[in-house]
Amino acid sequence: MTYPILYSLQHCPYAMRARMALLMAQEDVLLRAISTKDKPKEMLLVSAKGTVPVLVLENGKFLDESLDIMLWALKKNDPHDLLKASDPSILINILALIDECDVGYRANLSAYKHAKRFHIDTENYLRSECEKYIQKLEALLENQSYFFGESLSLADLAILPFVRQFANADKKLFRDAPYENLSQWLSDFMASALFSKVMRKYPLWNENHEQFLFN
Ligand SMILES: N[C@@H](CCC(=O)N[C@@H](CS)C(=O)NCC(=O)O)C(=O)O
Repeated sequence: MTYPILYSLQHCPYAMRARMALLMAQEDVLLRAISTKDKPKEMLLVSAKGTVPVLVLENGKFLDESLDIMLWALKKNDPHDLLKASDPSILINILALIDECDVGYRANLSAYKHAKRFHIDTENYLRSECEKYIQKLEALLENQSYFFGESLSLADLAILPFVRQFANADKKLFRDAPYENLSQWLSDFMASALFSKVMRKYPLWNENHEQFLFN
């Protein structure tokens, strides 16, 4: 029995979302934990850009974008209907919400975190830029439990690690802000069995070439 190989990093938000989708798709993979300071040559030979996650398929093809990994897994098997198969227009909206995260919000988030860390005076401005997206997510949860209804979708999983980063950047501000719905959504996730499985720590592949069945 062979499995796809996933190069992964415990706290990387992109690797986290890929791992969540692989679990939800019940797609077993062999996980190789890496450190960005000492990337395995086996991974760089496959994908020279050197980012994680990378998923190497049994046929030698590879995926080195987290969203592609999520879509690949869920298109194969989607027992929780994260792609909302009954209505293709929902998937278009799901992908649009993820795109807003991946393009505008994420850039603001990393600039905000940088400004906060180095006490740069753009910190408040950048936080308010992030909050435009955060407020949009909060509004989506006003009358439903998840971004696209009463059950999980690809959007919840893809966006989660980046809401978590925002909340962690200033826990007190996040707690005190009027984000009751988003805050509940986040804490429910973080208390879930899925999340603890996703965040499990593995020994580094580079140390003894030990890989682990991730399922
Ligand atoms: N667009 C990529 C981004 C992946 C990414 O940037 N991952 C970071 C770790 S969180 C990385 O590998 N950075 C390369 C490095 O730190 O050398 C994806 O969605 O998979």
